Amino acid sequence: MRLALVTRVVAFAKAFHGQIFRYYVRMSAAKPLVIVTRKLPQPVETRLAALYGARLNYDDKPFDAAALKCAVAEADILVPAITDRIGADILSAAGTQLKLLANFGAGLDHIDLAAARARGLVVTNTPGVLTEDTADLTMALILGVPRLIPQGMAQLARDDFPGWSPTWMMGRRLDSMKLGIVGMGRIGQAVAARARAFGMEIHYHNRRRLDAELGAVFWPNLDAMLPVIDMVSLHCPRTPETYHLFNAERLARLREGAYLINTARGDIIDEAALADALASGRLAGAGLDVFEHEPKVHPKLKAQPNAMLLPHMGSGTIEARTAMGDKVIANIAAFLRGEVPPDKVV
Ligand code: 8YV
Repeated sequence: MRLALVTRVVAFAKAFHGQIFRYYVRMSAAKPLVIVTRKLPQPVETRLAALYGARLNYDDKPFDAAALKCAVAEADILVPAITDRIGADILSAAGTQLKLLANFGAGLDHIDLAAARARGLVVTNTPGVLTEDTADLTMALILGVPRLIPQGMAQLARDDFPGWSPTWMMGRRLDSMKLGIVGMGRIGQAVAARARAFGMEIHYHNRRRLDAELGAVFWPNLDAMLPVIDMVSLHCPRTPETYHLFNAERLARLREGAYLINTARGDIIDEAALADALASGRLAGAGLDVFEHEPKVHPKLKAQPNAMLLPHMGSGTIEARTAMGDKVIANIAAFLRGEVPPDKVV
């Protein structure tokens, strides 16, 4: 009899633990413990501290696995970022008090979503507010690589400007170049709109054809698109299917003298194969904001004069990073009110 009662109480607690948690937080004076793994823009941290029992990372030292395990064992809500690898191993250290992973960032490839789902966790992200800034930075690479900006800057840095010459530093004109966008989501579409304004002809490969008339050529088959375009720009999410999508074989399908741009995730490209293609001159240049083993950059890539390399700055504006923080707070607030957070992914 007593055992049956205990079993029913446990079953009830399991089924309703999210609601019970939110009710407890609302009714008790205690504010939920929100652990934030990285330093966020000041206005965001000020609001987090005012609203919750926020534990902030003032010196911005990234959490290692041990620190992450301690955090999930203690926090009611964790605010991670891309530098936190939250796999099943980390989540297995979580206490039952952990309810929400409110990620600061759009991409969620650093979190094992299946493991989070299995533990009944809610996971949110911050899409939309970094679209324009990431597309702007992509344009900087699209403009910079064919116009030899890295080579020109390196020449000046070496104090080696021999003076103007009609045949020196001749890049390639963007107008009429065919740009192939891989992944036509928010950022892919924002890049397409910008590139079109520079006269580029837009082609795209996506899981599905977009309904809206984009004035762009849809390629259901990526391999068929690659030999046709002059430049490829990656905007697909990093999933098991897109890991090393651009391996040596696929890079070889690009035209001789083509360009490659990546502001999505580093390991969508086999970096060693890309470095070889650049060194041999088969590819004319690459613009990369993300790397396979971030923050490490493949030494052979760093040695290529035709590689324009940036340290993961796509969403790096005060406006975007503040708006991302605002989204984190909106997701937490909705969750605590018992609503479905606006950016719930799991
Ligand atoms: C973010 C990004 O700054 O949002 C993303 O997916 O790649 C970056 O622009 C980073 O993820 C923060 O966690």
